[in-house]
Amino acid sequence: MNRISCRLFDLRVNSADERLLADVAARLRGPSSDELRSYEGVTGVVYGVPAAICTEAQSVGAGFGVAFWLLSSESSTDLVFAGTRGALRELCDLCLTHSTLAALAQAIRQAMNRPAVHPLTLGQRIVELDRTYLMGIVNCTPDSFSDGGQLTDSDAAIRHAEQLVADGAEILDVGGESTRPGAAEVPAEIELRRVLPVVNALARAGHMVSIDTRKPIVARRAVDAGAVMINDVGGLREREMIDLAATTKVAVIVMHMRGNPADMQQYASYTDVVAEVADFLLTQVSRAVAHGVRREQLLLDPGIGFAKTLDHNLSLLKHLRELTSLGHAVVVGTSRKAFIGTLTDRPVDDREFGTAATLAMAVDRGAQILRVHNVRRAREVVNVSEAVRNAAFC
Ligand code: HH2
Repeated sequence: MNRISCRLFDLRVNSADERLLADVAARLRGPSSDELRSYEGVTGVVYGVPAAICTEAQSVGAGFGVAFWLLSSESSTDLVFAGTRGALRELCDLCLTHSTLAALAQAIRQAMNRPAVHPLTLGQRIVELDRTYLMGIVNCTPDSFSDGGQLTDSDAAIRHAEQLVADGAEILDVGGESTRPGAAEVPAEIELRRVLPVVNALARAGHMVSIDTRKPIVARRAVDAGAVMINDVGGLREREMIDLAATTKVAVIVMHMRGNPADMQQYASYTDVVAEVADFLLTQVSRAVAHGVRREQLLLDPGIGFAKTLDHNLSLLKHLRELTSLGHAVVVGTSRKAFIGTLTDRPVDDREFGTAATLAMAVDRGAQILRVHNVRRAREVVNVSEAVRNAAFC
C-alpha cells in the first residue's frame, strides 16, 4: 500500500472555527460545512487511500457512527471522516485487525495523538505547524549563558542569523537581554540598541523574526521594525504586552516563569509542576483572549529552566503531551541548558548530544517549534525523530 497521511480537524476544540470548516468543506470539496458542524468530535482527511480500501472503511465505519465521504480525482482518492474521538478509537481498534485497513487505522490513530493546532500567521505567511519548525537563537548580548559576547555588534549578529537560516532555521529569535538564572535586568534603551538594527535588517531580508523580550516597549519597537512574533518570556504578565498583542495581532509565545531571571530560582517549588505550568499558561491565554487577543495568535512554552529544578525540567519534558494536547502550538527551549550539563557533566559548549536527546523527545511528544542554538544539528534530529514518529504501519 502507498504511504498515506492523515490530517485532523478537531471540531470539539474549534467548533466555532469557520476557517477549518471552510478548509475541509470548500478547498477539499468534501461535505458541506453544515454536515461537518453536525459532528461534535473530530473531522479528518486521509490522503491517498486506494478506493477499494475507502469503500471497505465506509462499510466497517457505518456501524460506529463514523461518517465517511470519498473525494476522488483521477490520480488519488482521499477520505474525509467525522466522528467522536471515542467512536474513532473503537473503529481504529477494529480496523487494526483487518489486514487491508490496518494502515488506514494507524494513520488516523497517529493523527489523533497529535491534535491539530491552528495555522500561525507570521507576517504575510501562514505557517501550517503540521511539522516541527526550528527557531534559531540570535543573542545580541554580552552575557548569555551559552553564546554571550559573540554577537555584540549588529553585523556579526546578522551574519550569524543568515547562517542559521542557511542551516534550516525558519524563525529567528532575536534577544538583547540574558535571562539566565541570576541575570540582572537590562534597561530598555540598551536592549533596544542591541536588537533593533538586527530585527530591522533580518525582517527586510524577508526572514520571520521573533523578538525575545519581557518588556512591552521593546516588543512594540521590534514589531514596528518588522518582527512578526513576540517571544514573551514574561508570559503575558504585563497588561501592556497583552494590549500590544491585541492591537498588532502578531503571534505571541506565552512562556512560563515565576519571578524574574534575577530571583526566579527561589520560586522553584511546585506540588505538580506540569499541572501548575499548564494552569498558568491557560489562565494567561484566557486573560489575553478576554482583552481582545485571538486564541490562534498564542503559543505555549513551559519555560524549561525558568524557576525550575532539574526534576521539574525532566517532568515537564516527560509529560509534554499534557501541554501539546491543549490546542495551542508548543515551543520548547532546552538548548544547552544547565540541566543538560548536570546530566552529562559537559560544559556549555559541549551539550549538543544532550540537547539532541531532549529535542527528539519534544518532537515525539508533539512540540511544533524548537528553540535552538545549533540549527544544523537540530535539523538532523528533527528529520530522524519526525520520521520515526510518523512511520507507517507496515
Ligand atoms: N530560553 C531562553 C531565552 N528565551 N524563550 C522561550 N520561548 N523559551 C525558552 O526556553 C527560552 C527563551 C534562555 O536561553 P538563551 O537565550 O540561550 O540564554 P540567555 O537567556 O542567557 O540569553
